[in-house]
Amino acid sequence: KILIIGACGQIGSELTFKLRELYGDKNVIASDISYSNLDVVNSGIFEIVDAQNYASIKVCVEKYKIDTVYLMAAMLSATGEKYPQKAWDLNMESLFHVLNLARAKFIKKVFWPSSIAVFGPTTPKEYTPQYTVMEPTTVYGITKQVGERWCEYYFNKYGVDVRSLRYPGIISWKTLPGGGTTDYAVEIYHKAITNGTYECFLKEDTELPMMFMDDAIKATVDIMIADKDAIKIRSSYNLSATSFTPKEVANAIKKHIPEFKITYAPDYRQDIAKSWPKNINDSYARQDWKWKHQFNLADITNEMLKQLNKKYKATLKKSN
Ligand code: VAH
Repeated sequence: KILIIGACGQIGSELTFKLRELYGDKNVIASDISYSNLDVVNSGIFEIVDAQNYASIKVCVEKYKIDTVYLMAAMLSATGEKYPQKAWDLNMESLFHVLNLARAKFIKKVFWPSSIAVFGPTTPKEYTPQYTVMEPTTVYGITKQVGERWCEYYFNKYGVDVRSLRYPGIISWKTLPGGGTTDYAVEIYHKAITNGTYECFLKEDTELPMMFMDDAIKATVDIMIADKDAIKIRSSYNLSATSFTPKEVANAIKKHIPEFKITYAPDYRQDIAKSWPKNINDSYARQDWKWKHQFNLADITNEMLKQLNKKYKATLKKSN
């Protein structure tokens, strides 16, 4: 049985739908700190679990005889800079609780997301290698770097089967992202349809590694079903699909919506984005467990505009 912690979030929600499709509704328990995503809450078994409370997680694990946990709860980079202590506490306490449940043999397998945020201004920005200098300048990035060290330690010391991916910015249409620096790449599609204009909080030439949600979910499922000894990296794998700048995604949108206008008003998130790589070398993931991405910027733009148009038309109909 599978437990998803943070199932109401941007990745957690789509992971819930996909895992239910793959393993059956009865075998996938969704959980979060509140009922903040009714699609998830009403789509199968849902429990309130406080990721910062060991007993809260353990009760759920024992109630449903969970053997695999996907820990998707975290405070992301932009919000983490507003509440550094809370970001540290949430991101680290939740990881320790899940790793300790695995160490105590209450669960067998763990997925824990890292991020390109583990890299910092001194990391090579082009085709960033798996092994390189990592001096993250955000609290979120620090929690991900330290979390990777603990995942590898629990694997080596206690044999905990924890697997991890350094997600790039993730673009999706089902659930809005929460508090990330890459969120502009989701907002821009919504605004292109609803406003026809978007004021971007990053500079036009800020290139960042990005990935469509379907690719991110595929990578997550793939690494978790891979044979144990195919996973040679127990800190976290670099993972990549594409990378682009705000200007490039605006131009891709203009191919569908010629009158779309973008303006730029960089804020504190520009400093965060500037500290991250432009693009990532994920050759170890491609070699060890056959990772392959599918969606490039044109595909992402097609899919986002098609799905969001449908979504907005449906809500318009309901409100008439
Ligand atoms: C963030 N979406 O912006 C997350 C992610 C690589 C970025 O970690 O904080």
